Amino acid sequence: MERVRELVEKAERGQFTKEDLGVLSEATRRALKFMLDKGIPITPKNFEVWFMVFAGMILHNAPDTSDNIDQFYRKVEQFLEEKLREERELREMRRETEEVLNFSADRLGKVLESMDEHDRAIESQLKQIESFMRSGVGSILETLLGEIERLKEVNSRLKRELEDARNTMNTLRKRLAKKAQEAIRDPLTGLYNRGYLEEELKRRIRLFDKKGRSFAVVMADLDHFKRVNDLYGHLAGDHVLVTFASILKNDIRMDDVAARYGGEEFVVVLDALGLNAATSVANRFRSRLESTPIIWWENIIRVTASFGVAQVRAGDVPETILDRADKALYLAKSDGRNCVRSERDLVTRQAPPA
Ligand code: GH3
Ligand code: MG
Ligand code: MG
Repeated sequence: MERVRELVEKAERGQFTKEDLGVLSEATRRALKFMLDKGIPITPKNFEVWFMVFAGMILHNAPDTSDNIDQFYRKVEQFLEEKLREERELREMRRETEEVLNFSADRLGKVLESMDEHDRAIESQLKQIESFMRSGVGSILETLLGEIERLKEVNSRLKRELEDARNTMNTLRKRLAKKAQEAIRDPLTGLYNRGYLEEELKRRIRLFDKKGRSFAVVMADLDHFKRVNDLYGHLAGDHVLVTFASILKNDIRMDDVAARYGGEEFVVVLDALGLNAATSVANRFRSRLESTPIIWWENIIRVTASFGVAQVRAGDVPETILDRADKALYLAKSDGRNCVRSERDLVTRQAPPA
């Protein structure tokens, strides 16, 4: 579904290659034919579903059998449901918050109203007390004092209710903020996640196109990381990931962005830097990691990483710049790991035979 989603996004931006265009028109043709054959009403919603089904089949070279159609239909359905569920959850949180806010405002109004009323009642009773005192009627005085006590109690109960409503409102506000954070962060390392990175790259590319503000991308991949898991266990592996993430986090400027791209792959966006400066920064990350002994129970784990660097250029989309950084990273791996390579090294060297 990932590839179908990418294709749809590219189509929306109008940035697709000749091959994408082929897939788009073929999927459109097949979707329309299928819908006509089966008498499915051609509404935008139905078309979206069947277009994605056929695009998925074309992208995965799946032959046009009814089993495959069924299978891809289920995947699309699942994908759309998931999307819908996420949207619904956020809407639900927003609705809940609004409800509490309305409820509290309503309550507050009522409390204030009744407090006013009580104030007026107390005022008039005090006046009566004074006149009773003057006429010396003691027992009535007592009754009235009792009444005043009761009113005070009612007031403090209303105040407590108001407090409760305020607490509920604060809890909901915090939950909403947490939810918004979770949507953009990787839970293990606390770095930004891949989705956020891609949005960030789109923003930066727009800024580059409009204002000429350059940036570079460093892609890092831990070396022989599988061995760490095999030797020390998965939890040790996680601990290494967290350590590397904090090296990246602590070693960048405010306008830079560090993200966990995948399992043991990380991407750092370096603001306003060219290829040479970004390569130096990547080397700084590299030597920090190399010289950081990672302590795990009675073991000291030593890890290195390889790095690929690319700089934004005209016509880039997130995938193209990430792809160049990835190719440079691949070169760093084949050059023996624990080193940094940039897209310039790709040009000066022939790619190894496939
Ligand atoms: P290379 O130097 O070529 O990158 O070798 P490698 O072993 O690092 O590469 P490979 O891609 O073969 O293995 C990556 C490993 O990363 C496999 C996977 O189990 C591990 N991994 C991915 N995500 C996590 C994670 O969240 N926690 C842990 N502990 N391990 C992870
Ligand atoms: Mg990897
Ligand atoms: Mg690796």
